[in-house]
Amino acid sequence: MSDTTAHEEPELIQLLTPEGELTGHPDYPLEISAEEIRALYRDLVLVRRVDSEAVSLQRQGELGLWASLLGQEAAQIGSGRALTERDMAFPSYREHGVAWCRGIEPKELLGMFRGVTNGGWDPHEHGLHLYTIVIGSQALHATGYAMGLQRDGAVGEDGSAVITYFGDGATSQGDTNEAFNFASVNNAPVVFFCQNNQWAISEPLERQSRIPIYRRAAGYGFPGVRVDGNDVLACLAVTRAALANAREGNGPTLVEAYTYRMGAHTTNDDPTRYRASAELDEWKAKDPILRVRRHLETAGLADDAFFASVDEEAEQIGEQVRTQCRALPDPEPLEIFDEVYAEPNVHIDQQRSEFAEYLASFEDASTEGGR
Ligand SMILES: Cc1ncc(C[n+]2csc(CCOP(=O)(O)OP(=O)(O)O)c2C)c(N)n1
Ligand SMILES: [Mg+2]
Repeated sequence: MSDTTAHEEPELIQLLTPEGELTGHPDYPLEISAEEIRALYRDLVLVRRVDSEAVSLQRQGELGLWASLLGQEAAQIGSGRALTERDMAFPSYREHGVAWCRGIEPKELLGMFRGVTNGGWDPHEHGLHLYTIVIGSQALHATGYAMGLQRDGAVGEDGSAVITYFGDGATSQGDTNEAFNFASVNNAPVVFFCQNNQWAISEPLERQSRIPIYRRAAGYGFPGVRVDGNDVLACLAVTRAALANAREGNGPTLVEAYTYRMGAHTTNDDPTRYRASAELDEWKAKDPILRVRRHLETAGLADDAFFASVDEEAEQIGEQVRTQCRALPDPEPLEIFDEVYAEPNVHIDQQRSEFAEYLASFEDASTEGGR
């Protein structure tokens, strides 16, 4: 935990500079092969491609909405690849890179944004809870789940840990702060992974906190660390350490991944109305993919054929996402009532029959019109 005061510059854990130089960090040694770095590069490029395709699909009316991860690929892939199969993750709505690491097919993500499923996937099969729109609530779900693991004795070196993802804006929510306190006093095996992308829709970071976010952890009695969220290696190393710490019974950690939302908040938003383009240019120089590419090139760990094959794969995935999105079947309108309660419920039954009657009224109208 950092003990710097509010007046000092916060330390940013970085292993790979924006220029692609591998510097390492004494507190976070990372043994990683060239093959593993190439695999991370592939992940980063492919999720960016899935994301850009989804934005286009929304623009063409195929999706109702999309929350882009542009700029946050390293935070998500680095932390996502730090998870083991036994770990459980609780995301917000932007964690497409984490979902990728948990083996969720892109088309499964699209269903909710196309309005054809209520959720998407089986959380237990993938170790990833469903996307959560209610800001900060997943921090409490994760803490409760972690306390459950603890009580089941599922912790220890080969046990499970929990991670939850939320944004800088979510740190102002009561739920998130309650989760911090609950996790702390119960020593719950949970990692709070905050992607500080500098904006909560149009509200800048200064509106959320007078101190760097990671330092808030100290007030709850657990460690906080700020990692370069555009450095996939640092995110991997720091998250791995925090998860190991949780598994070993040392309680929660707050990881603040310092990054930037390069796109709009969602496809409903226009960031040019509230932020300067110079800010975006500054962050483009710290692009999370570019620095890995620079490192692979300068260290001679990948050749042109490798980069060409990743680009080719990205094109294929883009096309696949497009085809799969259009092929997603529309649900029967009445199915919306099916998953509300596990057991039959009179109120839901009544609403279902009223809605069925309403739908049937259109059939009558068309018959009448035809007479
Ligand atoms: C409880 C609640 N309040 C308000 C909203 C509306 N809302 C949706 S996203 C958002 C901003 C979240 O910002 P941040 O936590 O930084 O996450 P980011 O979108 O930047 O990833 C708000 C206020 C909501 N979904 N839930
Ligand atoms: Mg944010």
